[in-house]
Amino acid sequence: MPESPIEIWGRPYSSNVIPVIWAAEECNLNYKLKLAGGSFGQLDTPEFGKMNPNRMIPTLRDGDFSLWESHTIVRYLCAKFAAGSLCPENIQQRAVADQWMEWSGTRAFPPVIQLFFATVRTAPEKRDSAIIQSYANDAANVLKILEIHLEQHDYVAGNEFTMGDIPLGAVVYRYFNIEIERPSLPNTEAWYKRLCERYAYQKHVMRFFGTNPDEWQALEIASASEGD
Ligand SMILES: N[C@@H](CCC(=O)N[C@@H](CS)C(=O)NCC(=O)O)C(=O)O
Repeated sequence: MPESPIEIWGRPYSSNVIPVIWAAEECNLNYKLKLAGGSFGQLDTPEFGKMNPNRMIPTLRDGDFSLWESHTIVRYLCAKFAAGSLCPENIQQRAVADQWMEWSGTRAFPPVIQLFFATVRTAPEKRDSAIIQSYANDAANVLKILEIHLEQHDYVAGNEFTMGDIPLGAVVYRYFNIEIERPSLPNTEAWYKRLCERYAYQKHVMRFFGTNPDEWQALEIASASEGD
C-alpha cells in the first residue's frame, strides 16, 4: 500500500508554519496542508489534541507519528528527506546549522515578530512610533551578529544552503518587508537576495502580508485555497 502523504497542520501566513512548508518544498515533498489555527480553527478538536497537546501550529503527522515545534519539524523533514544536503552529514556543520536555527528562535524572531505585530497587525491610528522604533533597533542590533558571521560564508552553516537558513530566512523576509528604517547590512542583504532566488522561498515565504490588520486578515482567509 502506498504511504499516506505527510500532513502539515497550520496556516500559510503563520510565522511558525512558513519555515515548515518552505522546508517541505525544499525537500520536494508531496505533503497535504491541513488548514488549522487562526481563522481556520481545528485546534480544539480531540483529534488535534492527540497530535499536539499544546494545541498549536505547526503540527506534523507522518503516518502514526506526530511532531510539534516548528524547528524540530524542519530538522525531521530535512533528516528524513534531505540527509547529506539540507541536513549536513558532517556533525560540526550540522551543529552550526542547528545553532543558527536556535538563534533564530531565541534572538531574531522575538524582536521581528513584535515589530510585525506593532505595525502590520496594528491599525495605523493605534501604532506607537516609539515602540516600533525600539523593536526596529532591537532587531537591527541582533541582526548585526548575523551580518558579521556572513562576512565569511554564503549561508549560515557554510557555503551551501542548509536547514540552518530556513527559520532565519523566514524571519528576515519579514524584517526586510516591514516599512521601517533599517541600517545597511550588506552581507545579510546579499544572503537574503540568494534566498530570494529559490523557488520554494518565493512560493512560501515571499508573500505580501498586507500593511494593516484588515489586509492581513483578508490574505489569510484567501489562503484557504491552499489547503488540501
Ligand atoms: N514554539 C512553537 C510556537 C508555535 C506557535 O506559537 N504557534 C502559533 C501560530 S504562529 C499558534 O499555534 N497560534 C494559535 C493559532 O494560530 O490559532 C513552534 O515553533 O512551533
